[in-house]
Amino acid sequence: MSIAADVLAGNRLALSRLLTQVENDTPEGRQALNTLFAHTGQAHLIGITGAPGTGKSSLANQLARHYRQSTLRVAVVAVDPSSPFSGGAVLGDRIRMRELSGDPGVFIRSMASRGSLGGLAQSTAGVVQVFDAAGFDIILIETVGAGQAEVDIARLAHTTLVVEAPGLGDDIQAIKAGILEIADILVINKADRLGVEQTERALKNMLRLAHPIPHVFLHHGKLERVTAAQSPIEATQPAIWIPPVQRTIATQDEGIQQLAAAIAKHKQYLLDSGDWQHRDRARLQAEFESRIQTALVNRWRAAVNDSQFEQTLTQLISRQISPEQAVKKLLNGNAS
Ligand SMILES: Nc1nc2c(ncn2[C@@H]2O[C@H](COP(=O)(O)OP(=O)(O)O)[C@@H](O)[C@H]2O)c(=O)[nH]1
Ligand SMILES: [Mg+2]
Repeated sequence: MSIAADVLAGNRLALSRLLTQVENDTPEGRQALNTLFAHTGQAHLIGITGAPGTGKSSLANQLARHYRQSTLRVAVVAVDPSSPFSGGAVLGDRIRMRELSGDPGVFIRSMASRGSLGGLAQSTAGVVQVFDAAGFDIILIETVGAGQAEVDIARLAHTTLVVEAPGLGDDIQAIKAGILEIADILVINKADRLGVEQTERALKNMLRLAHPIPHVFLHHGKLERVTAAQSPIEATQPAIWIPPVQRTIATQDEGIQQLAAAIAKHKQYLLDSGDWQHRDRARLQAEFESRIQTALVNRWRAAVNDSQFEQTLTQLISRQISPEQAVKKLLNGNAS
């Protein structure tokens, strides 16, 4: 039996082995992904992103516990290299995840931090596909909301939680990378701490800037929704999603139920509005196009001879031809 067939049959050891193959981008891993791809597209992918220490791992743990109460199978993919769930030994994570570790309905995977972040985005996508094909209903993807690569990883998700915590300084840390634009739900974790109100106020102000909301208007200084009766034209347009702000205390299991309800509501919104398919299409199209680009460049580069390449490069460096002309020359054989 192939490793893909073993994974589809629910073999945990095969799953673990395949995840390693996919992370290492081996030929066996690639082949299995090709086979498994037809079985993907079922899971709800939930990104959890935010600055280190805001409580992303703790939230992932509590959400996993929550979903296990309803028998949904949950995978957790931790892409935060500074805080692996296992192996790399951040003790807190291990203790928190231990209670889940004997549960066959939960699988926790820490991505190895080797390789570039761009490569990490690609191998994370592969790992998520494996879990999806293996029949996990919910896949939680934890990333540190820092740079573009992490934003790319977050884009994998259907629903992205951006996690904040009070008292991380006056600036709202995770907002810097434009991460607010990818937030479907804002979570203020550590709501037991001082400064929750300020954090919530700051977030809501930023939200208003990031999401100009046509359905909501200021009425005597108060936010009000435009109802269908007031605006028949708007009523025919698909509803828009206004990211809610949810408070949680992950360490005390507070607000998790409400957070899960907001996540379920977002999923329903995605399905009703057609955004679920739209996001799926956009993601696959982007992957398709980027793979075509890579493949074409590699194929072309293998066909062009080195002396021709060097000659053109020399002409470019001595300013005889421009970069655009250099490309044309190599592709068409002349610089015009
Ligand atoms: N007071 C408080 N501490 C929390 C809460 N959630 C997480 N923590 C603690 O914050 C620290 C960082 O949490 P962790 O989940 O590892 O954050 P991550 O780096 O975002 O994954 C740990 O010591 C947690 O126990 C919370 O709601 N309240
Ligand atoms: Mg963490």
